[in-house]
Amino acid sequence: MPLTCRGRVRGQEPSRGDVDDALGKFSLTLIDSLDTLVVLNKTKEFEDAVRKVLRDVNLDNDVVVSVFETNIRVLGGLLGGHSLAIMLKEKGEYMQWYNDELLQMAKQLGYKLLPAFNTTSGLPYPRINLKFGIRKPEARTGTETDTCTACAGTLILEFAALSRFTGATIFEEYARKALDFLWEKRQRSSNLVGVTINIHTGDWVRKDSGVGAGIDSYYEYLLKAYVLLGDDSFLERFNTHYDAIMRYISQPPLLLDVHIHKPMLNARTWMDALLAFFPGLQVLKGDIRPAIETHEMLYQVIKKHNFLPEAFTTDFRVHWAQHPLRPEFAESTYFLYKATGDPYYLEVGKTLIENLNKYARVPCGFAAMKDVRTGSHEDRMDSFFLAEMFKYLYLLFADKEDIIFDIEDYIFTTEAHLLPLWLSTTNQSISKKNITSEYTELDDSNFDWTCPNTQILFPNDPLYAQSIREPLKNVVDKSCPRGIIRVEESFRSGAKPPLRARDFMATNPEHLEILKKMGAASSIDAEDGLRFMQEMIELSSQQQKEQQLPPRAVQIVSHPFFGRVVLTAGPAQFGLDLSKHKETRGFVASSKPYNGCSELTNPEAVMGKIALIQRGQCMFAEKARNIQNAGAIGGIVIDDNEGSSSDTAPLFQMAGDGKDTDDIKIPMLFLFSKEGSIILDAIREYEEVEVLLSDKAKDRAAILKGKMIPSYIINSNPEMENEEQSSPENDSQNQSDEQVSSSSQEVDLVDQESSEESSLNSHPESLSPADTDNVASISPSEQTSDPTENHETTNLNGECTDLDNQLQEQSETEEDSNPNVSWGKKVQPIDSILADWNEDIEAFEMMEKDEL
Ligand code: DMJ
Repeated sequence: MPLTCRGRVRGQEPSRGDVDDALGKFSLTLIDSLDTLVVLNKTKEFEDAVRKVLRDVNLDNDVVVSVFETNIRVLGGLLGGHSLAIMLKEKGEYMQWYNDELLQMAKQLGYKLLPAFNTTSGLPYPRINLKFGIRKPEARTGTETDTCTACAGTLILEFAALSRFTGATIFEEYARKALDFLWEKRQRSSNLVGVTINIHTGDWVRKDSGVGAGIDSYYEYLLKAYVLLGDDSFLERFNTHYDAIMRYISQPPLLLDVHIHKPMLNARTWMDALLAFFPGLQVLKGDIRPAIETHEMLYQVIKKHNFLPEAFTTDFRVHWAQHPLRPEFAESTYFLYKATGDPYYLEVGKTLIENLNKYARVPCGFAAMKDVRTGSHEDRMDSFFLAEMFKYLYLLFADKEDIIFDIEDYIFTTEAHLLPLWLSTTNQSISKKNITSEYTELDDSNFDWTCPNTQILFPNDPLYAQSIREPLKNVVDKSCPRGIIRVEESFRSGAKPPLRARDFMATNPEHLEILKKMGAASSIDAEDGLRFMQEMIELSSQQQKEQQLPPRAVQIVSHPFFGRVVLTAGPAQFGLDLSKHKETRGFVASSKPYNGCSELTNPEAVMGKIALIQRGQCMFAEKARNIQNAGAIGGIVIDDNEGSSSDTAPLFQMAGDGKDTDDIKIPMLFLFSKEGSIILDAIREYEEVEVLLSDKAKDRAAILKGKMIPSYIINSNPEMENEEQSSPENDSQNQSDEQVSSSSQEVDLVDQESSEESSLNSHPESLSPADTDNVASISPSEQTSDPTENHETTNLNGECTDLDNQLQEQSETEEDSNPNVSWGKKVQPIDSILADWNEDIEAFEMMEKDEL
C-alpha cells in the first residue's frame, strides 16, 4: 500500500472483494517479482529474495484464494524464479547453493490447487482454501457454479512447466483437460467463447465475447502453449479462434465485444483496458498490421488521459476511470518494438515512464490511479506492476548485452514470468487428445498480414509501421460519439434509419409502432430492437451518472510530499465549483470545535487556511458557513466512520441543506476516514501541511513552480537529495527541481478566486451516499452528455468523418465478404426474440456489475 507505506494483509484491511482473492498471505509481491530482479540484472538481490521466500513464505494458510491468480502470480512466480535460478547456477557464479527449493515449493502449491479440478467437466472451481482445499465445511468455498473462461483456460503454461520440471504428469493432464473442455464448448457456428461458464454443466453463463476481461489469456495460452510445448493442436485451436476474432470482434482499430450466438451484433459500446495485451499477442502470431492499428488507438487514449482508463467508450470517453497500473499496453509496446524495430515505440515507452514518474510515483512506490481524470491515487500497487510493467519497460530499452541471459530462450507467461523453451523436449509423456480430425482448414484471407518477421517481408523499411499508423493519427481527438455501426447496414440501402433510444418518445405513436415491429417481423428489426434496449439501458445509467458531480482531488503539496500524494475527494453541491474555478491552495488547520457545528473558537488558526472539520452532528452547509465566517478559504470534511475509505466506498457527494446555499463561497471537499487520516498523520509529523483542492491533480512541476520551496527544505531531506537533486541526466522531474533551487525563495501564493465569481450549482434535493451507489463502480463520463449535440458539432467541423467512414467502409467490406452475413436475414419467432432480449438484458446487467 504505497500511500500508507505498509504491506496489505488479507483480513487486516477492509475487503476489496474479488481483488483480494490474489492475496493468500504468501508474500505475493515478493514471489511475483523474483524473475524481474534477474532481468534487471539485480542478481545479488535475486539471491537474497529467494532466500527470503524459502525462509518466510508459508503456503498452508487458511485463506480462500483465486485459483487463476494463484497460478499466474505465485506458481508462475516460483517457476520463473526457479528457471532463472538454475540458469544462474549453471553459469557458476550465483545461486551455487540452490537445490531446486523453489521448484519444491511450486510443486507443493500445485498439489494444493489440484482439488479445485474435482468437477465432472474438469474445469476448476474459481477459488480454493490453501489449507482446507474445497467443499469441506472449513474451506468456506466450493459452492460456486461459474468461472471465467480465462480463469479455467490460463493454466497450461505453469502446469505443464511444473510437470515437465518435476516429472509429475498430473498437472499438465489437468490443465489440458480443462482446455479440451473449453474447446468442446466453443460456440460452434461463431467459434467464439463466452466470458463465464458453468463448471458443472458447461453452459455459457455470459454469452458476450471479446479479447479483454474474462477471456484474454485463454487465447494467449493457446498460442503460447503451442510455442512452449510444440503441440500443433493448440495452434489449430488458436487459429480457429483467431479467425473468429478477426471476423467479428476486430473492427480496426477497435476490438468490440459481440454475442457468441449473434456475432454480428456488438454486445457493448466500450472496451476494457485488459484488451491492450492483444496487439502483443498478434505480434507473436505474426499479424502485425492490426496490432499496429489497435496499439496506436490505445496510445492516443493514453495521451489524452495519461493512463489507459479501466474502460473507455468507442468514442474514447472514460467509462471506468480507475487505472491500477496495468502492464498490458507496455507489453504490447515491447512486442511491437521487437517486431518492427521502429523507434516510435521507444518514444511510446518513454511517455509511459514519464507519466508513471509524474503522476503515479509516491514516496513508498507507485500508486494506482483512482481516477485518471482527477489524477487521484488509490493505496494500491498490485504485484503485476513489478512482475510485468517493470520487466517490459526495462526490456523495451535494454540492449542484448544488458541482459545476462538470452531472453529469446524463454517464453513469457501472462504474468510475464519466464519459462525456458527447452521444456518442450522434456518429460513429454502426457497423453494428448488427438483433435486434428475436428480441425477445419481455415481460409487464408484473415492472415494476409501474417508474416514470420518484418525483416523478411519489409526488409529495412523503417516506414512500414508508420504508414499504418498515419491514417489513425487523430482517431481519438477527432472522433465523435457513435452508436453501434454494424446494425445500421439496413438503412444505408435507402431504408428508414432505425429508431434510436435517445430519440424515443413514449407519446409518439409512430415510435410505438416501430417499437412493436422490432419484436415481430424480421431479425433485422429484432436487431434494431435489441440495440434499442441496449441503448436504453446505457442511456438510463448515463442519466443517473449525470446527476452526480465528478470526484475532486486533494493533493498534498508541502514537504515531503510535493504533490505526489493525491487523495480522492467527494464534491459538494454548494460552495465554489472547482471545475469552473482555479484550484484552491492553502495550509490546513483543524477547526474547534472539530465538528464545525458552531461558531469556531479558534478563528485565528483557520483564518486564510483550509479548515479540517469532522463529519456529523449538523448539516454540511452549516459547517461550511461556520468555517467561512472564521476566515477559512476552503474546507475538508473528514468522515467520522472509522475505517471508511474511497477504496471500498462509493463516491460521496455532500448535499446542501435544502435551503439557499449561495452565501457559501468557499470550496468544500469530503474525505473518507482513511484518506483524512493521511492528512492528519502528516500534520502530526510535519506540522505545516499544505494542500491543493482541485478538480484534477496538478503535475508536480507546476506545483513546484507555483510555489517556491526554500532550498533548505530540499537540502535537508535525504529522500529529496536522492530523488530530486540527482544529476541533470536523470528524469525530467529533476529539471523542475533544478529550476526551483536556482530561483527565488519567495512564496508566490496562487491567487484565490474572488468571492463574487463563485457561480453555484446547488441542487435543493439532498443526496445520501446510497443515492450515489451506482456512481462508484461506473464512473461518470467526462464529456458532454448529449451525444446528438456533440455529433452535430463535430460533423459541422468536419472532424469526425474519418473514423466513421473508415468503420463504415470496414463494416461494408466485412458484410460483402462475410459468408455468415445471411445469418442476419433469417426470421426469428417473437418468443425466441423476447427470450433473447431478456437474456441480453441480464447479460448487460451482469456486465455493469462486472469488476475487472
Ligand atoms: C495480470 O495479472 C495478468 O497479465 C493477467 O493475465 C491479466 N492482467 C493482469 C494485469 O493487468
